[in-house]
Amino acid sequence: MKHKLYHQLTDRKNHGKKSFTVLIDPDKVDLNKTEQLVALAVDAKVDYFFVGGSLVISNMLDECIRQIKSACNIPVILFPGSPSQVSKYADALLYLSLISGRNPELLIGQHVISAPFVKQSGLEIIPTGYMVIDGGAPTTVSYISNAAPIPADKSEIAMCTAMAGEMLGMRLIYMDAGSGAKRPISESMIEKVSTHIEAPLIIGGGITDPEKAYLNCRAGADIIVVGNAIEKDASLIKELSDAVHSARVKTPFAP
Ligand code: 1GP
Repeated sequence: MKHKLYHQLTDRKNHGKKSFTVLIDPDKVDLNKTEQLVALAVDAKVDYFFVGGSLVISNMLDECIRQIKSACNIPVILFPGSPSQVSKYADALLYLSLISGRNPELLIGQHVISAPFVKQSGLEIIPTGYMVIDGGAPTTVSYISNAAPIPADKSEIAMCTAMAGEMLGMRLIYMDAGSGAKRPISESMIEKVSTHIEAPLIIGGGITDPEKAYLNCRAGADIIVVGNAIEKDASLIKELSDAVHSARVKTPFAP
C-alpha cells in the first residue's frame, strides 16, 4: 500500500492519539549501540523513527536503517537534509518543502533534480510542509537552508504558512525550531497553527523534557520529535513517550 503510513498518521490524529518519534542522525549514532537504543524504544512504545540530518557526512544511512529494521517493527521514516539522503530500506520519506523560507532550491529546485531517483526508490512519499521557527540561536538547519526562520512570536505568520502549505497539497506540516534549539516552539504558536489546519502537525527542536512534550501535544501537536536530548540520555525515551501518549484527546471518533 502506497499510503500506508500516511493513513496510519491521519487515523491516529482522528482518534486523538499522539505519536512519539525518535530522531536518529546517522552521523551521530553509534552503530554499536543501535540495538540498545532500539530495545529502549520498543519498551517505551515509540511510534516512529525519523532518520536524517542536515549534513549526513558519513555514508552510514543504509546501515543505520538496516540495523533498526532488523531489530524492531517500528516504522522508519526518512527526514532528509538533502536529496542524497534516500534509502530503500526505510518505510517512507518526508518529501520536505521549506515553505517558511524563500529559497527556491529548497521549495522546489532540489525536488526537480532528484524526482526520478526519489520515485524509483519505491518509498511511500509524504509531501510535508517544513517550517523552521526561530529557536533563539542559529541552528544547523537555519544556516544550511540559507533562509530566515519564522520569528518565534509571529504565530499568525506560522498559521498562514501552514494553511497555505496544506492548501497546496502538503499532507503533513512539520514545525521545527532546529536540532538543539535553545527555545522550543511555544504552545501559543502550536495552538494557533493546529486549529487552522487538518493535516497532522509535527513539532520538534529543543524538546528536552516530558512536560514540554505533553504541553505541546495538549496545544495541538500530533507528533513530537526528539533527537538531541535522547542522544545525550537515552533513558529519557520512556518518560517522553509516556508523556506524549498520556496527552491523548477525546475526538468524535474516540469519545
Ligand atoms: C530537529 O526536530 C528535530 O530537526 C529534533 O530536534 O534534536 O533538538 O530534539 P532536537
